[in-house]
Amino acid sequence: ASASDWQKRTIYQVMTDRFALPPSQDSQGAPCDTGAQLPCGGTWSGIENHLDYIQGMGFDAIWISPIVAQLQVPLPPPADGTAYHGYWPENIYALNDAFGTDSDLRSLISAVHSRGMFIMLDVVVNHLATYNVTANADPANPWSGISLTGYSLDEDSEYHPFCPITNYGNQTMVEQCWLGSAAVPLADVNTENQTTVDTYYSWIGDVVSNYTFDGLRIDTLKHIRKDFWPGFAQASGVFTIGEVLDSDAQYVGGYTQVIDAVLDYPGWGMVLQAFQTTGGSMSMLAQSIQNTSTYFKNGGFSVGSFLENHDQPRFPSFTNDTGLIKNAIAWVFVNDGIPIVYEGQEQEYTGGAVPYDREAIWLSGYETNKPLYKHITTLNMARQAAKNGSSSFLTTHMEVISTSTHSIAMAKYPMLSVLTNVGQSASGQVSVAVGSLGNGYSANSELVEVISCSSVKVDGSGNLAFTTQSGAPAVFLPSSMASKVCTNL
Ligand code: ABC
Ligand code: CA
Repeated sequence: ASASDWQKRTIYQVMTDRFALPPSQDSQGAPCDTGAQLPCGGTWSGIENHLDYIQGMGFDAIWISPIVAQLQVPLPPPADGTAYHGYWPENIYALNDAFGTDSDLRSLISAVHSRGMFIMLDVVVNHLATYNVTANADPANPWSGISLTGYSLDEDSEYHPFCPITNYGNQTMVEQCWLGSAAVPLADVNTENQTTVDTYYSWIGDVVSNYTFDGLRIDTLKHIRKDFWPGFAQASGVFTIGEVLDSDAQYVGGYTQVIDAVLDYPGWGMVLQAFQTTGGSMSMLAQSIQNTSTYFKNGGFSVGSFLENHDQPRFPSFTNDTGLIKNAIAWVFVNDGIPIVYEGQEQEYTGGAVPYDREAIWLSGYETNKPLYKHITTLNMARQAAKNGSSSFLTTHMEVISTSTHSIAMAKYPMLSVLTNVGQSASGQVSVAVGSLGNGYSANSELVEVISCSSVKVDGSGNLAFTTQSGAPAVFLPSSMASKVCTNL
């Protein structure tokens, strides 16, 4: 599937080890101690068994953890833990048998496709993970304690010479030195060597076509030279979105010149600043929109928007104010980017930094009656309704209408949204002038605020006034388009 196919979708991020146990064990459950950094037992068959839970929230795409064979470390594990997350590849030609069999994976993919959903694969090119048995003896020389037997690249020359990344401001070092630790050095693949480059290009073409994946999430994008990526993306033949973990919009946006899209890390940082407290800066959101339009290939159309992922503390670990939480989640759905929700957000999980942000979803009982499960469902439905109601939704860039100390109003016809950080204990009249936005929002037009499902009317001069309830976000659609979201109207 192409970038424009993905632009129409919303993505639920599954961390395979933590989403669902295989059907045979599902009813017994299993404990999952995030701090232990051990596998908790999630599998591809488990995901397949719980697709209703994901689709029931309105998602039409999932992103799964990397699928390839992983480094095994002795127990008890080193401080970095084990490869339960899937980011420690050892052999790219074999599957991770902790997640199931080849036929389990194919069965999941066909089940996803038969629901009309897409599946995105997470891929790691930058490194293969190694384990240094003599780490404590000689941390400066990782090769001394490493055996490459069984690795898909098994010669030292296929890796960059060892050097740790010590300065993220030095791009050559970022690209050619090593991530990881002394115990688990992430051996940096020599992507300067054309034979190795060809190996990865043909591997990705084969994986995508063999399993019929619809898109790729590319790990550690900034750790490989930019001009490696267009050939890789082309060889894959599908949509590519990369991870560039950096807050600098210009730096991150530069990568949209070499693949379709990037995860919106710069925007994420600003969303945190806006909604972490009731004293947050709403102007950060306007700044983020401005940065994206300046530095990204197609502005906000070349990003994936997220509030949480498996590498960052969960948003409710910063605040338990439900008003702030609901607004921060809403941001992801009302802007131009492809919305991405990390498993567990719908359950209001509160885990902090890695590894505590990787709680097992089965411990929630897949409860669908939770406030945030419903909130996310509404936002997905609102996006669907906007998309179905007007073709301009997918081609119109979001514009800021107004900002104030505690609110921002944004339009992306036919969706109009007002986000606020007043917080759950506030209420009050917030006025938004919408007069100049054209047809759908003209004076006297009827709108529905789809989160509270209440009707509001634009006044004779094109102004809109409404009252926030418990600091909730407001998302308006023309009333003619809102009937599927708000069935009571
Ligand atoms: C494990 C343990 C951790 C332990 C660590 C040493 O070992 O779980 O508790 O602290 C995988 C696993 C991790 C594991 C790592 C290392 O491997 O998931 O659990 O940590 O073994 C991707 C993935 C991530 C994955 C890998 C490795 C890469 O999403 O899940 O990790 O395949 C860098 C990379 C980034 C990478 C991230 C983990 O490390 O660039 O691709 N993520 C600065 C740098 C960033 C750097 C970041 C690390 O520090 O610029 O490049 O990310 O914390 C902002 C600045 C940023 C700055 C941040 C901290 O602040 O703008 O530049 O980031 O304001
Ligand atoms: Ca590298």
